[in-house]
Amino acid sequence: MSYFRKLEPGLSNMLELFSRDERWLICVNADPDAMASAMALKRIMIHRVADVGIARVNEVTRPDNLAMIRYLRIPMMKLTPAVTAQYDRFALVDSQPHHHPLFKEINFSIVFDHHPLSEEHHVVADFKDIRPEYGANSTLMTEYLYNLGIRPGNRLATALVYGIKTDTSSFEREFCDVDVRAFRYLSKLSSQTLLSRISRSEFHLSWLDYFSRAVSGMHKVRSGFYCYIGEVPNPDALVVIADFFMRVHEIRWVAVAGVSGDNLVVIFRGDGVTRDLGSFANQQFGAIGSAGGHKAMARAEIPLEKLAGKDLEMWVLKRLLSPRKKPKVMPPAAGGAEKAVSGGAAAESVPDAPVVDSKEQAPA
Ligand SMILES: [Mn+2]
Repeated sequence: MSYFRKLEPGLSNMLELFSRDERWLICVNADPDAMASAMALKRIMIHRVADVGIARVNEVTRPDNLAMIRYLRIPMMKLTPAVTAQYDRFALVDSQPHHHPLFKEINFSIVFDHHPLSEEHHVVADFKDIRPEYGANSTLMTEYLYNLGIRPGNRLATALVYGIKTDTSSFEREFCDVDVRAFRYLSKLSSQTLLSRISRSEFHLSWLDYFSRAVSGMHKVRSGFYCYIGEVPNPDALVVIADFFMRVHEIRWVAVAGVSGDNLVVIFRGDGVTRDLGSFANQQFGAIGSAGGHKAMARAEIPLEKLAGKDLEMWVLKRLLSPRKKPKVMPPAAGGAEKAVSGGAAAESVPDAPVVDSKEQAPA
């Protein structure tokens, strides 16, 4: 039995698309899994086509992503009409055309992805392989490399390992057997030194000032903690600080607030046990902005125009301390507000609002 599934006849259909006369562009919404997948597809194409480039639709700001680009030497361009015009054919990895307005304008010949399929947006491509059950697109690309007899080099293997690690949160999120197999196979080929250099690159120098504000401005809020950071260039900084506090043994949940662009953003992180932060965020902030998430991670975003003249730090603190709406089925005195809600019907609900950090924001 082979280590990975056999990909014929699909693989031959894909190889038939390649010709030495055509220039290919691989498009990504850059995160570790997408960048690793692009590197893998580039490796597959490199001797089969005239030229192959990688272009991203987003700005890369997370330190670990920047470290990955630097240490694994991933050449990427920004996707613009001028860049698109230089290429004949297009491939998309770790995404589907309807996921980004810039992708929608491109006619993709190849699509590899592991995000859920949408009923209304049918993916049209000469060749596509979309496997929502896979924890990482890097796993899928590893199967293709293996079937083609391509043994990934040190940097490519490291990228794919980091892609799998990130998208599965080191196997704390959903994954399948083949993710584990790919991870084990790649681990032997990857560099532990490069991997830890990348995953240990967690903070920007400018963020250290936010840490000092966070630590000196901590408020105790019932079973958790709250701090207000002020203006930040990107909500990522708030996520990083919230994640940092969750590494402190005594902290069961934390809310970190700050202003990013035209919004007040509140990031919630918790142990997933003490309280359901998704429903908590939704109950305290849902009426005025978008708010919700999962038990252990949630987010609220409130347009600043709705908060004109308010002291934002105190406003958030008051919302966090204000009594919670009790589910109608619960008797009014059933063991306090917090207990009533965490045992209530709302506990499992995850609202549709784009409130949970997307995969590319997830820490390694
Ligand atoms: Mn992915």
